Amino acid sequence: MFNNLSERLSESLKKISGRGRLTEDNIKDTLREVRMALLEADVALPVVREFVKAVKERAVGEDVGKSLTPGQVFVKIVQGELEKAMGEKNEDLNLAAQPPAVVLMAGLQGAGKTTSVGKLAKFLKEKKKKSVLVVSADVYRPAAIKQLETLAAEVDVEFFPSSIEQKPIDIVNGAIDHAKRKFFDVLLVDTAGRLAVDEAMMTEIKDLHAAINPIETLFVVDAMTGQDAANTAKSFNEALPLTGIILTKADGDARGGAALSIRHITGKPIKFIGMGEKIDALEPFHPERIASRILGMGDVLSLVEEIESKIDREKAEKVAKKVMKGKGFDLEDFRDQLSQMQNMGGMSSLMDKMPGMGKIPDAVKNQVNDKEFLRMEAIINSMTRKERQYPDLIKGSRKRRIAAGSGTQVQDVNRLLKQFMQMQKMMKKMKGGGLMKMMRGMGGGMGGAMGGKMPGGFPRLK
Ligand SMILES: Nc1nc2c(ncn2[C@@H]2O[C@H](COP(=O)(O)OP(=O)(O)O)[C@@H](O)[C@H]2O)c(=O)[nH]1
Ligand SMILES: [Mg+2]
Repeated sequence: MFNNLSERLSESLKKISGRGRLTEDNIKDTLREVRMALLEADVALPVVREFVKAVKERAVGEDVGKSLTPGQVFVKIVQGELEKAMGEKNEDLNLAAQPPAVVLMAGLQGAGKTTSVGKLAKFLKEKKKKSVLVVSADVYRPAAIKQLETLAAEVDVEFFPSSIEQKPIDIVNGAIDHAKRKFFDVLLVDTAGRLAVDEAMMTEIKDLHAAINPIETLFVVDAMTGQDAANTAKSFNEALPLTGIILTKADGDARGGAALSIRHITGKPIKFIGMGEKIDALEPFHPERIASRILGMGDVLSLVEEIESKIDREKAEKVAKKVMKGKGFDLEDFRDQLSQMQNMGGMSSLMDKMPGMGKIPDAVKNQVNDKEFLRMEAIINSMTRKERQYPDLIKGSRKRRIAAGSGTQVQDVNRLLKQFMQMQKMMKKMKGGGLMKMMRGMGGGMGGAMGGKMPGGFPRLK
């Protein structure tokens, strides 16, 4: 998603890394490239202007702390402004109405309204545990009504029948009555596609809106249309008070202009984003997640922050000092580091935030994680103090004893020792800094360079 924008931005942002400080001068070129990248992604001009201005103001004079490079600070600022442009945080669907909560869909033909009704029905049913009724007020194409009926069957929600001989208002009033009688929580109303300039059609939907008084009126719009999406949303909103947007077709090669312009141009939040033709390809719109996806880096920055905040600095420094003094990094230190990693939420939580890891199925992630940590700790706990300090002692019979004591196999003990040795080697190489330094190094590796920087102590993917 937003591949071009993503590539352009990370390209230009990389150039700033390694410089000493952020000044008006050294960010000038990068800012120009950011501006070009946004324009090429078809972001509306007023949005681009404001964006670049805000980034510049925040960047110049920003205190680059000890822990982050200027490049990282700049990326953070850009990320913050991307989020702001898209609305800062997810806005949930408002269903706080006397049931049924009526949700009206509007938009151009082919925008994805009918598909989105099906997706939303599935989402509300499965994720929000709502009982959902759907109805089509598209009386211009019999096929459209049939399409919704098929989708409803697919997601197993009730479909309220309608026909092209009926008036939209009568259809929806009938559906509301039915929903009340059968205690449905939500009624999703599909409508025919229309243009904002088509007065007769706009009057039709305005009258429908007035008659059924929906709690949500969602404008469904195709992300491929770039900033035009924002402009059509704006003209619709002038006739029909919208409460939110569903941005469809953000998969494929949508350029990002729609996502970044809509909020600014219409003042309305994007509530959902359609990511494909499949019925489950609908996600609540989270500006912060989309921003990091646009920057092509998973959630690296929040990962860096999390590590900075959760790591036990004192312990890390102690290990560092020990290593610097020439005393070896031993298995007790290794155990401390393992438990620190667990404090950070364990492997699965860390992995979720790494670039490229989003695609790995949960089942696989769960294998690497925290059970492995616990096993490693158990093995170390089964050693004597002396063995922990002098791992070279651990040979055949000791290995068997440790394996038996920790409920593992000798090969597990071997694996742990190997991982420990890798870690020890790494510690020697770095001569101090320890985990802190290693973790810090991870943040610098934008664009998925993290793999190479994983400390040897991490359990590997099996
Ligand atoms: N790739 C992709 N296609 C979509 C998405 N949403 C809808 N479509 C496709 O867009 C076309 C029009 O969708 P439809 O729901 O019939 O549009 P409507 O005229 O607004 O009701 C169909 O081929 C859908 O499969 C999406 O999020 N991603
Ligand atoms: Mg339709």
